[in-house]
Amino acid sequence: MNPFKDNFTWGAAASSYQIEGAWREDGKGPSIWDMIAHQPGRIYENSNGDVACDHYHRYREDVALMKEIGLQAYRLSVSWPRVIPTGRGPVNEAGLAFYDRLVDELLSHGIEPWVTLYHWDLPYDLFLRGGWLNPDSSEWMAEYTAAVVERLSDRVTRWITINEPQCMIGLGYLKANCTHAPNMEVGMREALLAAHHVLMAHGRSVQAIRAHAKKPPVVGLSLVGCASSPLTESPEDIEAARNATHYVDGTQLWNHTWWGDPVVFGHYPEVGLKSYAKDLPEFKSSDFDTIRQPIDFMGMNVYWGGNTKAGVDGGSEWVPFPKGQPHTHFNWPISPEILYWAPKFYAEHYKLPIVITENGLSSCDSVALDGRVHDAGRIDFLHRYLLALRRAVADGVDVRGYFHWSVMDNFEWAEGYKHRFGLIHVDYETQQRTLKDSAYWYRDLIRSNGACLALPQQP
Ligand code: IFM
Repeated sequence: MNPFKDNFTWGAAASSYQIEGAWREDGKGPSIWDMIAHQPGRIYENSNGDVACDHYHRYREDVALMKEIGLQAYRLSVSWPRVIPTGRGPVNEAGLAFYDRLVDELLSHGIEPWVTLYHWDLPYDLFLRGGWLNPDSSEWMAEYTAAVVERLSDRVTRWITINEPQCMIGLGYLKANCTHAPNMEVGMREALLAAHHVLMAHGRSVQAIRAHAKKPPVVGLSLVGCASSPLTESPEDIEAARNATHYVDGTQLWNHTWWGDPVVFGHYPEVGLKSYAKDLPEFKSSDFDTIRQPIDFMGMNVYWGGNTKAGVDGGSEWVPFPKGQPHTHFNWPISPEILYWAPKFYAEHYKLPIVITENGLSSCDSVALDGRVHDAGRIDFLHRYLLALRRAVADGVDVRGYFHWSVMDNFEWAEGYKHRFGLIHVDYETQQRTLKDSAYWYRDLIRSNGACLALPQQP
């Protein structure tokens, strides 16, 4: 029996800076990514998102291709500086009008828009005011959210406040890992302060969505799904993987509980308070009433996860991947079983419906002599990961949707255009789009609502 219910959502995702281009058209203000990408030496091959996939001008063609793939939903993000060029104050009508047109185009093709409000392109002027280190940042986010929701919520009901706060602060602020805009290179204490403001911004954004929505909204946020799989399915290894999944390492920000627990439970996790003890800023207890707003789902972006076994002392022991483990072009280990264990552990912990808001792989696809893109690796990846997801759903884990990252090849932040994550191949010189073989595979999967997932015959 097919475990995917009829209302399961199959979609794909992208974000504004990564695909839109048109970086200073129609009144758009600069973002922190425009700033960083224009500094020589910051981005692979000195690339930038000035044109990217030119989606701003080609969105009609792109939506038609999404329709051809049969996407039921498209997760897009709104560019804050396109809507409010300096981050605060007057709304740029032409910028908002773009999202109006995009939403209308999607709906007229029967594709539901899932709108992410913030996917990393902070207005440059807000950076000058201290960005996420400024305690007023949650107020800015609330005002911006209100402007977008006022305009789109007669048609949009699915909202995601913030994408991957771990990356925003972990890669954009924390000195140890700084490769992303705005490249602040601060210590852990300041990074935790910025993280707290981001969580406040999430809370204020949820409040603003609920206050301004014209139709009952369905609200969540998207975290990086940091998780671990058990080496074997013994109860001891499963418990070790569960503990590793919820663990907070005090030297970095790659965990989900520091971010998800305050949102759902209204407090930071004990394990995190211990791990970050020497770097903890003071937090007002009333802040947690703002951060903890009712949400309808937990969005998780799951790409890979390591293996853990029970250690001799009863703790969790990380097990290195065996030699020759397949890796993606980004060098991320291909580890499909994580799409079973991650949603299972998150759903248990948060007791909320889970949506996989990103999953996919980068490769270096090219158009073959026959004019097609034969990305067999992506098909195999999808097949394996979705079999694991099917197992989770069959076991009763409440997963409501799956979004492939990405709908099309795009600008991969510090890595420029080195990696191709899309179902649609983009030739950046000509802006020619080509559906990859995986797009047709995904189309057939969507048509069957996942029922066609089966183990292929071995030779
Ligand atoms: O491209 C990114 C996306 O912007 C956020 N999640 C991970 C993707 C792949 O690195």
